[in-house]
Amino acid sequence: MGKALDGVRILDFTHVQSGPTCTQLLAWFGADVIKVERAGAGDITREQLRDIPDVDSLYFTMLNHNKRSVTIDTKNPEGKLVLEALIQKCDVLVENFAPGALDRMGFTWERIQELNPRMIVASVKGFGPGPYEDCKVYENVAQCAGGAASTTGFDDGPPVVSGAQIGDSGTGLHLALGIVTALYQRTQTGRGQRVLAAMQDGVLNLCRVKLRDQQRLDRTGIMKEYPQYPNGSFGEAVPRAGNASGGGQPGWILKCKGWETDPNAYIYFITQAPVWAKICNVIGKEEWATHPDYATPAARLPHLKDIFAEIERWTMTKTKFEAMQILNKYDIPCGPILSMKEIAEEPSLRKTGTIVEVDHPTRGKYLTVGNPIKLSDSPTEVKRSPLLGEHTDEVMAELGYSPEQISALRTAGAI
Ligand code: CAO
Repeated sequence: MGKALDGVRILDFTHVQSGPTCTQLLAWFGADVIKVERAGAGDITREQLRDIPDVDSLYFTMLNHNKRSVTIDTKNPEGKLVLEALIQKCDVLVENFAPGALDRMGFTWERIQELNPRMIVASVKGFGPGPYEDCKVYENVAQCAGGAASTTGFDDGPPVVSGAQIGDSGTGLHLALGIVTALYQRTQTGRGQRVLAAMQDGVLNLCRVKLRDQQRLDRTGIMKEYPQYPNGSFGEAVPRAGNASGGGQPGWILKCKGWETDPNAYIYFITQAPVWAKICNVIGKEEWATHPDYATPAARLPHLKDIFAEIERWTMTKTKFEAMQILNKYDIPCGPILSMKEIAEEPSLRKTGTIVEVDHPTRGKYLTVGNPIKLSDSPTEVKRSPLLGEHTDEVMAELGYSPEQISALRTAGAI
């Protein structure tokens, strides 16, 4: 079966996490992704957080599936010529260097357009144009500058960053959408264009509801679904909402059986209005279904803390999975707090290809997250990440270089 992006060639100048997430997705959709790395070293993540000496780290392998690797010294004049040949042959150049690095290599937007006017040049940067545009940025910087950290955590504690890599992988996703959109527009215009996804913008986009809340707070001074109501006070900025669900359906994380020893024996419980009577029945508080202080969502708001304490008395008598089974019977929205260990072992995720076991020539078998986006006509087959420079000769031959020329370029240190 063909793939959605068959025939699309990507010159992948990405490293670390944000850019590689993007090009890995494109590779999974069928694009030929040629990753350009520095000879001898490669993407810095190859050697970061290693669990096996001298073997590509999981950090690298889990972000670079289905790609080909070529090593080119982009600062060597002959290396630059190889890159020019690649630019002429590819549809998209993706990069997430520090601001200005591509220009310093000599590949300005103008130069790239001269070489290939159909080329789409896609970049991740920490910030868009403005006071911080020259800054280097990593995940947590973006989470802080994009509004996630100030709105995450508990009211009486410091800002908190999330384990979800919304700055890196989140921005990679945004960039991938920009690229396929630009490819689509190119079918009409015949022209390439620049695509920029700034990490601050990507995080802010994912924090859209918090900017909504800022304006609600400015207007009314309170937000009734936040835990600060009615027990605490609101300041000028959106506060940290703990584990409140943030929407119109109050939710909280509650202890389950075993919480004393298992840090993940918890369940997320939502007191969705349409199933309130069922919740009351399950927890043995039938009288709350009609009691004026509890019967309606508005009446319940000032009592949420007590309500969740009462529900927790019930959840603590069940494991999170037992609670799930009972609550699901009544369509009560809830979710177990799953550990990474539980997720890794979950058979249904293996079945859908969301968790995949991959074999690697030097590391052996490892688990990875497969393509989370499933296309019915473009199935994903997860292939191991390339070894450093594994495809240099192959790609050079495709560019028309003879074995002698390849060997001479290697001697010159260009590849
Ligand atoms: N051959 C020779 N030189 C190469 C090369 C190659 N194949 N590939 C890259 N280089 C050189 C570049 O030319 C550049 O050199 P100059 O600084 O002299 O122009 C340098 O390597 C690129 O490095 P960098 O500044 O991008 O890398 P860094 O490790 O110092 O910074 C990072 C890393 C991520 C902070 C920075 O790239 C950045 O801010 N990127 C944009 C935001 C981003 O994507 N952040 C997410 C990272 S994941 O948490």
